[in-house]
Amino acid sequence: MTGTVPFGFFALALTVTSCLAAISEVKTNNPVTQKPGRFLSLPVAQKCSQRPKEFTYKGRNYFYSGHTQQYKTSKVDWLEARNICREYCMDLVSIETQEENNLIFRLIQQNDAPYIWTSGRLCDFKGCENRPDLEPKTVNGWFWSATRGKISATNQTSAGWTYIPWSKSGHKKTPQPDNAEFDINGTVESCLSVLNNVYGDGIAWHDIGCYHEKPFVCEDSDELLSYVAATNPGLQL
Ligand SMILES: *[C@@H]1O[C@H](CO)[C@@H](O)[C@H](O)[C@H]1NC(C)=O
Ligand SMILES: *[C@@H]1O[C@H](CO)[C@@H](O)[C@H](O)[C@H]1NC(C)=O
Ligand SMILES: [Ca+2]
Repeated sequence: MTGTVPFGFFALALTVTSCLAAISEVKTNNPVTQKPGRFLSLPVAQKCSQRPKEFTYKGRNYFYSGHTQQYKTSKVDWLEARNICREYCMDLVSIETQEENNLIFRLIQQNDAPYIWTSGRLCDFKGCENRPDLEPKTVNGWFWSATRGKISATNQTSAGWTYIPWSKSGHKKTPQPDNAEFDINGTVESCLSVLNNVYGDGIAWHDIGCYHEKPFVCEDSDELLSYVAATNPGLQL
């Protein structure tokens, strides 16, 4: 699940414009679940410098919100979770490999976390139209917002993996993603959460309505760290 197919409309230079242009991403499709006037946060240099570093994997720092003093009991919607991470020069976790997935599953298991937000997002907003490569959306329409890397087809075991991380069950007792809440009341399940046995299905990936409030895992953002490093010479990151 590597980021080999960049999403062209997000492929922007590492300048402040990338932060600003990324804002367009937030104007998502679903007026029912999206509060108006909410934007992606820019990094805050001092917070980046003092960001929580719970563990490191492949040179990037991570933290689980439940392990910080400030967010110990916080549950927030998907965009709020991204923005909390982004002020620290991080973003919600992007799970590109099975090894990284095992690390996140273990973190959830060992801490008995009920669920967490990841940066996974369905490309179902403006800019995602007329993209045959993303069809059918439920199979090929998912990507990691933090890195803009494509998520492999949801219905088969990807190269380098020995299992499908998406749950085989859920509200409708069918494999994920199932967009189940859409059938209930028209809310699209556009965000990717790892749930801990909520449907008797073990720890596994689910598509979930982005308005749900959950704890979260942040991961260093190369892009935001580079930007803050370049604009704050000498800052310890
Ligand atoms: C996955 O979905 C695609 C697109 O609908 C389909 O062509 C393919 O056969 C499916 N693969 C499996 C293993 O079900
Ligand atoms: C849709 O249904 C879910 C589950 O019952 C509920 O929590 C949510 O508030 C509903 N959303 C709307 C927009 O009615
Ligand atoms: Ca679902």
